[in-house]
Amino acid sequence: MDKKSDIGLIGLAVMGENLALNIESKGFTVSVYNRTISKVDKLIEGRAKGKNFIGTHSMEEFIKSIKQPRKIILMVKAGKPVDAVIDEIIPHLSKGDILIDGGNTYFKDTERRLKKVEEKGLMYIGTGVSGGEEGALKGPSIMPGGHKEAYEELAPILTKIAAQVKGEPCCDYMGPGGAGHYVKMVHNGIEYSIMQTIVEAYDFMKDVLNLSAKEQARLFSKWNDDVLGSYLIEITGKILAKVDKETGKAIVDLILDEASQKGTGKWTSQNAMDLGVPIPSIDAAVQARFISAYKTERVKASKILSGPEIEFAGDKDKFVEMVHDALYASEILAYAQGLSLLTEASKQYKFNLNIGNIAKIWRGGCIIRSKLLGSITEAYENNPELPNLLFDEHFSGILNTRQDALRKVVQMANKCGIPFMVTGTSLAYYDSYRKERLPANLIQGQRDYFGAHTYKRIDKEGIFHTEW
Ligand code: NBP
Repeated sequence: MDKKSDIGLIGLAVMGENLALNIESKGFTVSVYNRTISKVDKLIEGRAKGKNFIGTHSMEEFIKSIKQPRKIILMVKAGKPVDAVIDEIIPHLSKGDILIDGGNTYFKDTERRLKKVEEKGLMYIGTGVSGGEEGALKGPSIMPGGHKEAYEELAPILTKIAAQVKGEPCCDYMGPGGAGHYVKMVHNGIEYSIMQTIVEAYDFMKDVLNLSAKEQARLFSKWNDDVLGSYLIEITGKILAKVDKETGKAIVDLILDEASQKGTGKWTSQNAMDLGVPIPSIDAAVQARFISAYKTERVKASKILSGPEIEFAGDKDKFVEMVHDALYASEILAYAQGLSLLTEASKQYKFNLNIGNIAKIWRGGCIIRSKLLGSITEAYENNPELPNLLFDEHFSGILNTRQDALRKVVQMANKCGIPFMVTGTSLAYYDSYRKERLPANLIQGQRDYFGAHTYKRIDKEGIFHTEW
């Protein structure tokens, strides 16, 4: 084989195929391989026809077709398939070759694999790639971590294929080991929380304010032009506007209310629990998806468990404005919690994360891209040691002026029996975080009562126990 490619990609499902087309469109020749060979042929004869691709039919042929040191992206299903591909590929590789896992891999798996390939003289990058199918094709947000030297080799390609915001690529080196996949995991946790708080606003406006999907579509589209501007608000408006051709109804009203998940939100919560970082809105978002999946039980429960009548006699337009502000506050609280997790994880795992830079590369290409991320970047640029976004003057100012709306909307939702798993939890997080004295004094009293666990006092130094 004479012609050699600049980079290879294994795994031609939705993400892999689109990422390969993106890389080729930026002037690189790409070798492709897939376990089911027919997918290689389909791509080469279809979307890749006439383009700079090398379609290969065996691992050996694939490896031989790539320039050395080889750069190979794995876009296969996260979990065992990544190990299977690594085991198959290692014997064919040479010292200095770079493996890049672009899937939604658990960061501890990335750390294990990095050590394994390092022992063979190879380099490893675990990278988050966000933006779904469209992002992969047109420019995702890319969060690479692992061997720094390997990143330097890859940067000319990765920075070209990433989304660009104000002339800057949405791609940067995150840190060593599993840092890239860790950042992507927390990105997804924040995504869970923002998605759920948006759907709670929708539910509230549907059931309490009696706004149809069409009316709400207009609202979300308008909100997308103001401070709430973001990919998730934009697509929510578009989804609400879509009408089913067969029935003439809004498609959203015909979709079964059972949410699925692939696990990245759950990993974020599990890891935050391990590190002892409070991210209750993200936890609640994961739980909200679980409870939605209990459809059969919920239908039965709806027949036997009572709740309040929905009564709304207020000013509808005013409440819509409050829902807007509540959403704004709740979204900020989602970012604040996710970023506080990154801050702590960076210390505990020695990732040396640059939170301002992470916010910067999330401004384009990824699912949580939003106008807010511009100000979040500034907040961390002003103070890279910020313990929590809520200590930034701009953001404390927004919360101070919007907390009342958040409170009123949560109160009305409670009064009407609308479940506000995330929005209500975000308010509780805010109130807990700003409260100088929490009732944990009594917890300590209880612990000391039943387990002689001791407590500290506020009026003198030392460790105390009481014979209750
Ligand atoms: P999938 O996650 O559905 O994976 C399908 C690919 O994995 C196919 O190429 C399949 O080959 C290959 N594969 C499997 Br399954 N088992 C294999 C094995 N044992 N050996 C070799 N190859 C194997 O694809 P995707 O949705 O494109 O996602 C790819 C990665 O990107 C995942 O980690 C995903 O979580 C992540 N991601 C996805 C999105 C999204 O919007 N879909 C967004 C961001 C990140 P086959 O054709 O032979 O079955």
